Amino acid sequence: MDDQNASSVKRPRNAPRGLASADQFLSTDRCLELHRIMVRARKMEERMIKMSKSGEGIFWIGGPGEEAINACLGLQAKRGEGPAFDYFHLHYRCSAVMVALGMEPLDSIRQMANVVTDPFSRGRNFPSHFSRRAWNVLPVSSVIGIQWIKAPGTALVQKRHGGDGVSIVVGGDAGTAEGDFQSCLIWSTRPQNELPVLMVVLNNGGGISTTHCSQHSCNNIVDRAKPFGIEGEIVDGNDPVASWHAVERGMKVCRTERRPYMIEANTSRLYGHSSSSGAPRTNDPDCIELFERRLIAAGLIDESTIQTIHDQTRDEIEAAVAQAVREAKPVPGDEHLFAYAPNPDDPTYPDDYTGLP
Ligand SMILES: Cc1ncc(C[n+]2csc(CCOP(=O)(O)OP(=O)(O)O)c2C)c(N)n1
Repeated sequence: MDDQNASSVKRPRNAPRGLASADQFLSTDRCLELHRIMVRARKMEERMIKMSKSGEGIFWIGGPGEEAINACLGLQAKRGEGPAFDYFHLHYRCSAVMVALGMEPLDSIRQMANVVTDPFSRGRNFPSHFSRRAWNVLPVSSVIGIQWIKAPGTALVQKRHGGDGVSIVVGGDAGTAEGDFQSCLIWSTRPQNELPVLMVVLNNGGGISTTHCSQHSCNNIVDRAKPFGIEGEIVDGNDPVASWHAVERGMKVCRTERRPYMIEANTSRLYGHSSSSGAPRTNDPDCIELFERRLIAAGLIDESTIQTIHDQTRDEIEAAVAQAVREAKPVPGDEHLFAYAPNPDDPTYPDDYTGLP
């Protein structure tokens, strides 16, 4: 959140200093910062859904309903490039991680509009398929589950490098049925070679149309970490206060003890799977509505200030859409460029050979 927006949030006089979930407390400033990130991510995604229906985009997939835990992850991470910093192996419902890290909504909207200014894929990939080298965000794959086996790789580099960098891997509950998830458990827990992998399963209750209970014989995904000796917990991923503390605990274990930790966060899927299923609004609990009710009840913010935040964010997003849709689309032949990184060790094609005639 930028300072200007932060300071425009009015707080009633004598407001309590924060919110509590059970015995866990979060300061007012942190709550309001999280709220602003969640609203920015949500408004961005809701506008992207409209883009998919209006012809300003083609296909939508994203993370409305999963903002609370994702915002906590992004805000507590060590952002930077290289093994001294955290690595991100995200999936396509992690826009609030990116907003919390500092991504401008315009970046995501450019990918949604498939314009060449899209910083993640030059307009070639689905929306919410992030990638940013400067922040150690590895490319999001639409092949579900493969992030689980990449995370121990970066964690191994981090362990060898020294320091307290963590590899954060996020995936849905259905994707844990892939063998890659099991491989992540195995490679993160080799004796004497435990790795600092923070595993976050966003359990929104199902895959595209299969329910969680029809696919997994164990009650909880986190139970599958237990035979490997991986410490973990289940958290209400719709509660930003509880999520903040779960992430804090997990990061502490990974950073200081250089071993894995698993968080299973129960979340909501507020617009179905994707635009392919029509992206209809569901009746799942809405983490933003719930958070706003708590913030108001605790006197940390009032309704008119919340409305102002929503209005300002809507204007920001509308301006981003207006800009993105005016920008250039990829041209035929563009798809052959930049598919492979130049490799001086390759004697046949030392440059990016897709750029050759
Ligand atoms: C390897 C692979 N198998 C199947 C699919 C099709 N697919 C895309 S999303 C999805 C459901 C994923 O569910 P989950 O992991 O719970 O994440 P959610 O979408 O619920 O957040 C499936 C089966 C795919 N993209 N990749």
